[in-house]
Order: sequence, then structure tokens, then C-alpha cells
Amino acid sequence: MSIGCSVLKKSSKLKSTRFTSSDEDSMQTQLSKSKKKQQHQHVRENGNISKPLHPVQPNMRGGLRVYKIVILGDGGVGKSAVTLQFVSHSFLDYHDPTIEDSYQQQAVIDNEAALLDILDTAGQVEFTAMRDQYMRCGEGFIICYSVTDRHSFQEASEYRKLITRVRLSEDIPLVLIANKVDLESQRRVTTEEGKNLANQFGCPFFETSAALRHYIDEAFYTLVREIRNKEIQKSNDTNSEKLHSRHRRSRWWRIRSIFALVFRRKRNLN
Ligand SMILES: Nc1nc2c(ncn2[C@@H]2O[C@H](COP(=O)(O)OP(=O)(O)OP(=O)(O)O)[C@@H](O)[C@H]2O)c(=O)[nH]1
Ligand SMILES: [Mg+2]
Repeated sequence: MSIGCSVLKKSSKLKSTRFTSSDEDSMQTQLSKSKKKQQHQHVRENGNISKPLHPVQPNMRGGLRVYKIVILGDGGVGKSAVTLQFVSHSFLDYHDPTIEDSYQQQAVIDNEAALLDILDTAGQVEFTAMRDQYMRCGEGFIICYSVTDRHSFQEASEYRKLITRVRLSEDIPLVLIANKVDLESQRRVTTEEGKNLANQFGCPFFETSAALRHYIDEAFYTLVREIRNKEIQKSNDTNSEKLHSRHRRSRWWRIRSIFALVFRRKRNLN
């Protein structure tokens, strides 16, 4: 697995971030952050929310395949901290409730370049009005709970159900993460419980720490792999369906020509 990252764009402002990492400069950090703007903007027409600007089909930008990733979870579980660790190698050490932020990060995953378009969503209920909209746009989802917060663990199942309901499918690329494992003394959810839930979801599972940057890259890269695998699986299914229908058609033509022959003979005899 080869890994290479560079963040692409910087948005308007990054709040007065009190980052604790030193390698921010070396990353040539350019974060793309917008509040309901730019790529993740949804257009309101006559008071109704129109279709999101992101089409669901695979998207290319600057020759790179764009992977639309949505990070979900209860308020305060560390969605923004995890995302910022991934894109800027820095730890957001305070809670500033998110409305909706987007980031772009370039990476080379398994020798294949990718542009991760990450939507950091609101966990606070006051800001969750756009939920169904961004669930429709995402190609892959990270559901995040905190090991220090039992309620956030229970809510993870609700997020899973919501994705299934909005996408009308259980087969959506997904990764479950249990964040804040550095706070071992405050742990309220065991590793076993997390693993069992991931098994139930049928998805990979990571215990992460945004504070220590543990398993952050792995979570995002694994999700990209899940998206790629699903894509390969879908294209194989389509190919085999095409092959099947060609086969069915050729069988039908064979039967048809036999019948035609029999009728022609009968007619000639008469
Ligand atoms: N110790 C520790 N603290 C963390 C970790 N991840 C996040 N935090 C802290 O938890 C608080 C909430 O983090 P956020 O990333 O803002 O949480 P969020 O899920 O984005 O919250 P909303 O935007 O309100 O949905 C902040 O004070 C973070 O510093 C972690 O891995 N370890
Ligand atoms: Mg947040």
C-alpha cells in the first residue's frame, strides 16, 4: 500500500483553530471548508431544496477520481477532529459544533491516485436539516461514535438505518469508527461491542484517536477501497448480466430458427 497525501483547497476560514501539530506547514495545507457552499451546496428553489450539485455517478476532477465521503455521528464524538487530523495532521482540541464543512484531500491509495471529497456533517440535532440531501450524494460513509459516550454508540445504529432508508440499499460502502480511544479511563463502550456492531453492519471497524492520530488514515483509505470494491463488483454484475442476456437472446434465436425451418418444410410439403 502506498500512501501520499496533499490537501487541495482552503476555504474561507478555519475558525480560530488551536491546532497542536507542528507539521502543518510542510503539508502545504490548503483546506477546503465551506458552510453549505461550493461543491456541497444545495440550491433552494421556491423554498424547496433542489437536487444536490453532486451527481451520484463517479466523478472526475483534474484527471483524478473523486470519492465523495460523508462522515456521520453524534455531536461531539470527534468527526471534525478526525477529519482535520486526516487532512491537516493537526488536532482540533476544542468543540465548535459543525453545521457543514467540506474538505478535499488528494491521496495515493494502492498506487492509484484519488481525490477524497469529505463532507463533515453536523451531529447536533439543530443542524441536521440537510441530512437526507447529503446522504443521497455520498458514495461512502464513515459512522463515528465515541468510546466515552454510550449514547453515541447507540446512535450509530440509527445512522446506519438512515443511510439504508435514504439509499434504499444495505450495500453502501461504510466504515465504523470508535473514536477517543486515548481516553481509556473514560471508556464506556468495549472493543468487542464495536466489533460486533461492525459485523452487524457488514463493514470494517477501527478504533481511532484523533488526538494521537491513531488509525485515521486507515479509516479513510479503507473506505476508498470499499468504494472501489463495490464499483468492481457492480461492473462485474453488469457484465455478467449482459452476457446472460446475450446468451438468452442467442438461445431464443436458435429455437426461432428451428421453428422457422420446421414451418418452411411443412409449407413446402403442402
Ligand atoms: N481526547 C480526545 N478528544 C477528542 C478526540 N476527538 C475529538 N476530541 C475532542 O472532542 C470534542 C469534540 O470534537 P469535534 O471534532 O468537534 O466533534 P464533532 O463530532 O465534530 O461535533 P459536532 O460538529 O458538534 O457534531 C473536542 O473537544 C475535541 O478536541 C480524540 O480522539 N481524543
Ligand atoms: Mg464537527
